[in-house]
Amino acid sequence: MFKNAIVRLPCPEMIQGLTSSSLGKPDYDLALDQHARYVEALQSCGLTIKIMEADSRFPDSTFVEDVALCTPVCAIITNPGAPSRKGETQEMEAVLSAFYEKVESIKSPGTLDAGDVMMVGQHYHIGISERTNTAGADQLIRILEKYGMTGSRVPLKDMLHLKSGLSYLEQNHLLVSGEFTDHPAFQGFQKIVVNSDEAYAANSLWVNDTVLVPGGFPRTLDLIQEAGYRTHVLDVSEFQKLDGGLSCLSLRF
Ligand code: CIR
Repeated sequence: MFKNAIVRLPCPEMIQGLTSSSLGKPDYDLALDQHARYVEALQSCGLTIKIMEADSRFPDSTFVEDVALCTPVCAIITNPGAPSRKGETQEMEAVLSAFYEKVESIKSPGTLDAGDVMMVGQHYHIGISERTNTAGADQLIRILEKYGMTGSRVPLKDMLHLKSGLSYLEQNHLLVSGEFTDHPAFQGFQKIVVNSDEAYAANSLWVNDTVLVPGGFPRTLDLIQEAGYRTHVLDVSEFQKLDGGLSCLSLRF
């Protein structure tokens, strides 16, 4: 169970954030409103939320998940793969030091976005993507092993981040889409397969037995409910325009 979450308010410059989508520019006021609903949802799942101020220097800084990995025993500050996002780590390190005695970091030439890291108990699956290279993944595996955990690499083909197409819902349930549907690394899981026309909903988020699901994906919502989960639907359209999803907007620990 998670106790805490860290989020960061979006800044007005988010409209210039990195994106590969053709959904148009985010509406900042709507994004602020969606972010506030997201924070309320995490609170209703029992989490205490640390809200970081917006930082105009970094358009993508609301996607805090990428800049740190929070394990039960240590936090790891990443070295984000996108040059425009590297500076986001500095303030996160200061914030996490208040929660963790042990704060490690990924160093160049290793790069890693923690959106590429999926925790399954003591094991961490690490996507090798445009943002995360093998040097970064190997550094992370060494850090995890130092603390009695393990990690393994998963090469990605099309996805931005591992968790863009995959979410672990605990109890051995894995929400999968696209290239991960038949991936050998995920054979042992009970899979909930997201249809290609709802692929964005593969980034849903388990928080203390509730699954947060993005609005507008009714088939995936049904599948998650049929698997026995309580769900909470949240509209995150303005973050989708920047390739971001529910998991990207917080660090949970
Ligand atoms: C980026 O391209 O870095 C942001 N626009 C979106 C990051 C989404 N984060 C995630 O999937 N973990």
